[in-house]
Amino acid sequence: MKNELKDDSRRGFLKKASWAAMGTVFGSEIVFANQMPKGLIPIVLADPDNPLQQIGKHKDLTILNDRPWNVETPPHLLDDAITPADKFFVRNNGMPPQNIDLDTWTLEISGESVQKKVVFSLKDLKTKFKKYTYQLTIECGGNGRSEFNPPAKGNQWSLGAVACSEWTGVRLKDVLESVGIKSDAVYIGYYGKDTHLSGDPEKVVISRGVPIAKAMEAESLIAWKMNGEDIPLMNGYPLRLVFGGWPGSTSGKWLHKIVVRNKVHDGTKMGGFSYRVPCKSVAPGAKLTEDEMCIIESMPVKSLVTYPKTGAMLKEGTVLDVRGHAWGGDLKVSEMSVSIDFGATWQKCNLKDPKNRLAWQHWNTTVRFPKKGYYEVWARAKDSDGIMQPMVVPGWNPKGYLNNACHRIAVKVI
Ligand SMILES: Nc1nc2c(c(=O)[nH]1)N[C@H]1C(S)=C(S)[C@@H](COP(=O)(O)O)O[C@H]1N2
Ligand SMILES: [Mo]
Repeated sequence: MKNELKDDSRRGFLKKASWAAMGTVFGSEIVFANQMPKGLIPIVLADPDNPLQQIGKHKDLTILNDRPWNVETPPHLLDDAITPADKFFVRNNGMPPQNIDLDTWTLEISGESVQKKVVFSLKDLKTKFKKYTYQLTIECGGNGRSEFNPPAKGNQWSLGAVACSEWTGVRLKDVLESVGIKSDAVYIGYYGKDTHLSGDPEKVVISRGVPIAKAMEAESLIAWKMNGEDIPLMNGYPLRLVFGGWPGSTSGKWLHKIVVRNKVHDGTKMGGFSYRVPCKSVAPGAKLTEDEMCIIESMPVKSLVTYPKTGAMLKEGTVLDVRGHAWGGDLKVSEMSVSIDFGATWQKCNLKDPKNRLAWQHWNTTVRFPKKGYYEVWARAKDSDGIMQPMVVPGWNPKGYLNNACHRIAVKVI
């Protein structure tokens, strides 16, 4: 049966049909087909040589780890204006929940700084509040970690732990206001339904959050749709927070509880060295104490070349179209430039406005190469405060966060 299903036309059919209607292909009914999380395919159809397919991701993504899943997207696969679900990176700290039941999934809002604890069903969220859709950039705080020296422990992310999709949900602000928050509220924290790698149900995988001011922004969402469809299981199905422009770790997946705190949230991975950088810059390799570390808030300005793919070969005389995206944390990107002479001279690019605040911006330009030979195209964004990406790896920090060095691609003119 497997070979039969490898037939391409059949695969096309599989994509479109819902699993519930698949009885004819299997010769037997998939009894709980309607429970199958989006993005998963029945194991019997899975290609053992392609584990990414089993988690609903594009086959050419890069696997850093499969327990838990950590998968990044090579820059040339981020070329879409809006990142499709199968190309959205995965950063899991634990194991995603299983047997998700939409009818019983709830979101609790509690903590010291709420008037009263309130529990919402998914249906409540979807029907009681106004819905909003925003394009929001999510970048892991550790994106680019692999380039730090001395090296930092953790997933050795290259460039691709970033994405910008279109998220639909309700404003966190509207939900919090409906519950009633006290004037002493300073922070929110999230809890998700993923489980600890140890299997210990008491252990919290990750519980981070944001200051109340960020929580109350118009673009801060409790989302249940990505690009108009259910969020993929790996990216937080059926409910997640999305805080564009802040470390991805603030955007809690498999969301089931939000606490409103009267102090900085002290959940798992809020303290110590997690998602913190030295408050004052230090020499590479410096030994630091916990009280010298500050929580990362907005991510720094950054950009990617998504076309062409690094290693492009060009015929002499070809005018090359170059393009990509740029994002600036809480800020807008104000200017985008490229260099083909290792930063000696720069040419300005066309740069579009973001679709909405905290969405990445598309840029493009054409490049002419003076003669045959090896070149690099360097791309550099500048944010609305006038801060530019550095050409080399910036401020070393023990956990390897916030590397926003310029993206470089290789081009050979032959
Ligand atoms: N519940 C839960 N939420 C989580 C995580 C997690 O492991 N569990 N990982 C965080 C981190 S570190 C990042 S970078 C983003 C990644 O989101 P993605 O996997 O959808 O790309 O999710 C965040 N939210
Ligand atoms: Mo992350």
